[in-house]
Amino acid sequence: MESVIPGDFDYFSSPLPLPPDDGLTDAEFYDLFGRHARSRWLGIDFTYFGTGIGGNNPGVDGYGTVVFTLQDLGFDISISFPTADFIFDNYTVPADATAADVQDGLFDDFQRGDLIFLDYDMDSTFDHVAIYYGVSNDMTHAALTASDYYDEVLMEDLDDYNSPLTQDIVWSNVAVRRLNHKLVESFYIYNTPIELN
Ligand SMILES: [Ca+2]
Repeated sequence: MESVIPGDFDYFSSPLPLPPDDGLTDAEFYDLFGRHARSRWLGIDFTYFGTGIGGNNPGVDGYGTVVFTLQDLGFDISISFPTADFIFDNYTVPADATAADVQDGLFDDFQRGDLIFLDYDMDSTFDHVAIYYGVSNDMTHAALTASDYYDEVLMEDLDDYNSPLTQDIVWSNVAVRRLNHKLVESFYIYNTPIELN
C-alpha cells in the first residue's frame, strides 16, 4: 500500500477509477462466450428477429445467439438494431482465422467463440452469424448456428461438406471475426457475476 498522506507524491494517483475489467483473459472470455451460447441456445427455435426465451417473438436468429448471450454474461449491449452487420460493425475485430481458412476446411487458427459472418446473396450485408465451437460430441469442428434450414439452433459439422452451414460458407461472402473483448468489457455491469463453468 502506497502512502496517501497529502503532499506525498503518490497522493493523486490512487483515486483514479479503474477501467472496467471482467477479470477474464481473452482466451477465457471467448471460451466462456462459446460455451454459454451453446448451453443457452441449443435446441431453441429459429425465429427471425427472435426475442430469445420468451418475449413477444420467442426464438433466436444468428444475431440473437450472440447478443442475448452477451446480455446473459452481463454486458449492457444494445438490441435496437437486430442485424449481423450491427454486431460486425460495432463489437468485433479480426480473428486469427480467415474466410479462406473456413472455406478450405482449415481450422488450426480457430478458437471457440469465433464468429463466422455470412453474406448469402453477396450484397455486402451480412445475413447470418454462426459461432465456432470446436469439439462437440462426435464433431471436431462444430459451429453453433440458428438454422433456418432446420428451424432450430443446433451444432453443425464444418468438416461435413454437405451440411447446410458448410454449403452456405462455401457459397457466400464470409468473414471470420471475434468479439472485441476489451470493448464489450467496457459495457460490463459490475454487479453481475460471471462464472466459469
Ligand atoms: Ca446479404
